[in-house]
Amino acid sequence: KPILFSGIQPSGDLMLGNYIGSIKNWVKLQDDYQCLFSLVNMHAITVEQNPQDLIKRSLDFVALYLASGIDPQKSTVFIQSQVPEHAELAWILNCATYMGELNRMTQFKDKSQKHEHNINAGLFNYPVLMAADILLYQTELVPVGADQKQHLELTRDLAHRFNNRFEREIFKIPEPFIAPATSGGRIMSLQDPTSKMSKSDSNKNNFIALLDDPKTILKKCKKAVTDSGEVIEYDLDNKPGVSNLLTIYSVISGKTIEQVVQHFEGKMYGHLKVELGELIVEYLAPIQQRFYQIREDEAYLNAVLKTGAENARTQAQKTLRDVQHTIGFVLP
Ligand code: AQP
Repeated sequence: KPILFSGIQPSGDLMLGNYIGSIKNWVKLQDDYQCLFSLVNMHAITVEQNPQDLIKRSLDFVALYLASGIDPQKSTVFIQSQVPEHAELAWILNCATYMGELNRMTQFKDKSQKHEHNINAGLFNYPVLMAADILLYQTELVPVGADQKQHLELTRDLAHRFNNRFEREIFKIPEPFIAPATSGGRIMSLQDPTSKMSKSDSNKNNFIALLDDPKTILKKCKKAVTDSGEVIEYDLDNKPGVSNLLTIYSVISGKTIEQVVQHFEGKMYGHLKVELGELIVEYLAPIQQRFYQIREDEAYLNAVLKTGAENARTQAQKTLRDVQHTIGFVLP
C-alpha cells in the first residue's frame, strides 16, 4: 500500500476545521494507505507553550484521533518528539533550503504578526521540519487543509532538489490531498468568515472545539456572523458567513451544498444557525463519549503510542541512514 502521512500540532483546542480539513479524511483513507498519523509537538513549541498544558493537550489530541475513528491496528499513531529522526532529517534539509524560500511562506508572515514578541528561528524553519516529517516515510499522500498547500510545495521542491542532486530517487515526491473549499478544505472563522478557523485563536467564539459541550456549540453557532440580506444561498464572495455555515452543514450531514440550500429554502439565517448547532452536537456526541473512555485508559493510550513510535522509528531510520550515507556522513 502507498504511504500516507499527516500531523496536527497540539496547540489550542482541536476544532471542527481541523477535523473536517484533515482527521475526517484520515479515517476514510485508512484502508487504502499505510497511514502514519503524528502528533507534531515539535512544531507546537514554535510558539510558547505551558509545559503541563502541552502534555495534557498532546494526550487529548491523540485520544481525539482515536475517538474520531483512527484505528491503531491499521494505522501508526505516534508523537513526533519520540522519533528523533524527524529532527535529524530536518537539520539536513535546513542546509538545503534557501532563506528566500522560507521568507515567502504566508504562515510564517501570519504567525510572526500574531507572536511578534517571539519570532524565533523555529517558527521560520517550521516548513522544513514539516518536510522532514513527510519525506522520512517515503510518503505519497498528505491529507491536509488548504492552508498547508504552500508548505507541501516546499516539501516537494526539497525532495526534487535532493533527487536531482544525487541523481536517484532518495525521496518519493508526495502529493497533497486537499479538499476543495466547498468540501471543507478551508473552514472559516465563525466571527470573521474572511479568515480561516484556527484552533489557537484567542477568541474561542471563532471556532467549535471538538470537546465543546452542547450548550457552548449551540451558542457559538447562534452567534456566528452572517451577512447582509436574508436569502440562504452559497455565495463565497458576497455571503462568506452563510457560505461557511452551509459548507460545515454539508460536510457534517453528508448532503451536497445544493441539497442543503434546498432544505433551507424560504427559511431565515436563524434557522440555519440553530439547525447547524443541533447537527454538530449530535455528530460530536459519540466522538466525545469515546474520547472520555479512551482518555481514562492511560495504559491503553500509552501502549498505542509506544507501538506507534517503534513502528515509525523503524521506517524513519531507513530513510535517514540512506540520506546520511548519500550526503557523506560516516555511519556508526
Ligand atoms: N480552517 C481550516 N479548515 C480546514 N482545515 C484546516 N486545518 C487547519 N485549519 C483549517 C488543517 O488542520 C490540520 C491541523 O494543522 P496544524 O495543527 O498543523 O496547524 P494549522 O494548519 O496552523 O491549524 P490551526 O488550526 O490554524 O492551528 P494553529 O491555530 O495552532 O496554528 C492541518 O491539516 C490543517 O491544514
